[in-house]
Amino acid sequence: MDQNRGYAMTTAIRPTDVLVIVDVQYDFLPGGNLAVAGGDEIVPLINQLAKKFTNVVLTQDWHPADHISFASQHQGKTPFETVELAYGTQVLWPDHCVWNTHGAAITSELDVPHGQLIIRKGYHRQIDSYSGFQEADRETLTGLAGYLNERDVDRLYIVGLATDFCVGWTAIDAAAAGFDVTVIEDATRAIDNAGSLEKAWADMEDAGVVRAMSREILG
Ligand code: VGL
Ligand code: ZN
Repeated sequence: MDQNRGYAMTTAIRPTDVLVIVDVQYDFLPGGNLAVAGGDEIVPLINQLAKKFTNVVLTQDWHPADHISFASQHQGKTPFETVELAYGTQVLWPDHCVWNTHGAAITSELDVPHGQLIIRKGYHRQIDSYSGFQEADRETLTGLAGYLNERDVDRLYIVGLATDFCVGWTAIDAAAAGFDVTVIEDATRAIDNAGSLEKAWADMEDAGVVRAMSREILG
C-alpha cells in the first residue's frame, strides 16, 4: 500500500468525518503575541479542505490574563523557559489568547461558516491545555470526545497551529480516545522550540496518528 502514496491517491471524505481546526487565532499568526512562522500561509488551504467536510469543529486557546502558562506569572522567568508544576513540566509562553482580546479571536480569514462547535481550552488559571480533549493535568476533560461520540464520529482530520503543541497533543489524545486520526501536515505550522517538532511527530507516530498531505484529500 505504502508505495502508492506517491501517486496522490485521493482519500474520500465521508459525511461522518470531522475536520478539527486547531487554534487559528490572531496571537498565533504573524504579528501576534506567540506568532507561529508561516501560520497565515495555511489559512487558504484550510478553507479549501473545509469545503470537503460536512462536519467542522474548531478549538480556541482561551486563557485568563493571569494564566499559569504565562512567563509573566513566574518571577525571574522568560518565555520558552520551563517550570515544574503540580502536573509536570510546563513550557512558559508570552501572554497570549487572553479572554476577549483581539489576539484570542479566530482569524476572520478563516472561511468556515459551517463550523459546528468551537471548543475553548486553557481557561482554568492553574492548568494549561494544548489538547482539545484533555487538559495538561491529564485528568480534566473538555467534553470534545463526548460530543464526537454522541454524534457517531470515528474519523478525524486535524489541521492548524501549532503542529508541535496544540495540534500534536490534540491528535495524540484523539487517538487515545479511540478515534482514527490523520494530521494534514501542510495545513499546520510549528513553533519548533528545542526539538519540539521532531518529538511531536515521533509521539504522534507512536500513538498511531497518520501523517498526510492536503493533496491526498483535495486530489
Ligand atoms: C499553543 C502554546 C501555548 C498552540 C497554545 O496553540 O499550539 N502553543 N498555547
Ligand atoms: Zn496557550
